[in-house]
Amino acid sequence: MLMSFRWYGSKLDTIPLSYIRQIPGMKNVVSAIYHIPVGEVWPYEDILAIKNKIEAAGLMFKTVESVNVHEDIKLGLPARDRYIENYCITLHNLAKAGIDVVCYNFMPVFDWMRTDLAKVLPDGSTALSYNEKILTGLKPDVLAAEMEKGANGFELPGWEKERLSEVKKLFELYKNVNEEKLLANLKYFLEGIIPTAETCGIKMAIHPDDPPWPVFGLPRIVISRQHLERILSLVDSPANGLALCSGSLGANRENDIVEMFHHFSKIKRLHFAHVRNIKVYGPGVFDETAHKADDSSLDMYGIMKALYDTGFTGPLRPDHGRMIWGEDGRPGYGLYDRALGALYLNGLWDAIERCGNT
Ligand code: DNO
Ligand code: MN
Repeated sequence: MLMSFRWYGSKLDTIPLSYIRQIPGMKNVVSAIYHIPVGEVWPYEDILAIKNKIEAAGLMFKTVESVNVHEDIKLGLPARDRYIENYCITLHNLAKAGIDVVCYNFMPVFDWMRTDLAKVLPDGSTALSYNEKILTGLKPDVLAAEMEKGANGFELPGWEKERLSEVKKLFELYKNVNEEKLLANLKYFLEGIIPTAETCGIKMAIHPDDPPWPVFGLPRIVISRQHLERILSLVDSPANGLALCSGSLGANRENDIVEMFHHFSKIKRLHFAHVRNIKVYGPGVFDETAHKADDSSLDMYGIMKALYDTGFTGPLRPDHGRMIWGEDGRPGYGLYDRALGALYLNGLWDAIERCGNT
């Protein structure tokens, strides 16, 4: 297991790499190129520049999250071939710079979605939270305005201003795309990129949809074990793999998270692990919580044990964290709580390893 931390680059992230380096047991940085529009090629020089910065701080740069997939690919529009070609060139450039895992998602229009970015928890910290009732009857642009208010001046993934102006148009286009069509478009994409990933030694890792059910009537195809099996079979190659995210999949209590981590790691198709906790109150209602939270819904120990028992060697990161100790940063991506999360997960791993060897 390679303990990792997501970083948005020196322009967009307020956390210096030197602080990340001080998290005990932290090894690898997960980052991306943010100044190139979705669908365009990531130049090798730009990738190298981030890599040099990260390595100069004493950390590795082996994992990219995310090379986002252009909406035309998800919609199956004619321009997709050009974007798939670009994607392949980006993969080549990343491999040349030593990256071996690339995360992406196939969520229509938005990345993760919450209804509150700063819900006050009983201990006074604030956390990302979701309540389906708030969403019912809400127009996406109204939610977008709410999200912007709570985002502390940071742009949230998928909610960038220039995209929001397109949202209405996108919703129109998605009217013709149901689950089956979206899955067929994912297959087309995978058939286009997996041969390149194979030759350059990159493992692709699809992130689950978050939350794991349809929102605003948009189709969702990465939300259950069945979906994940199906995605792996679309192109049966070790390069076509998963980024399992406990907090995303776990919001649906029907998903057996520990079993999923165990199974997909055992068959060597789990390439990236996002491990975080949530408290689920009922269908469609949950808060993100500390990684160690005694009253939360997910079994952090069970997940780490499943990974250990199946010989998982890939990158693993604490995912979102709460805002604690007065920190005022990008919602979900502060330093303190994610550092505590990393330490807790490292502690679990150490103990499991020690028990396994005695
Ligand atoms: C949610 C986060 C996501 C994730 C992207 C991957 O759990 O990990 O923002 O990074 O969806 O493309
Ligand atoms: Mn995640």
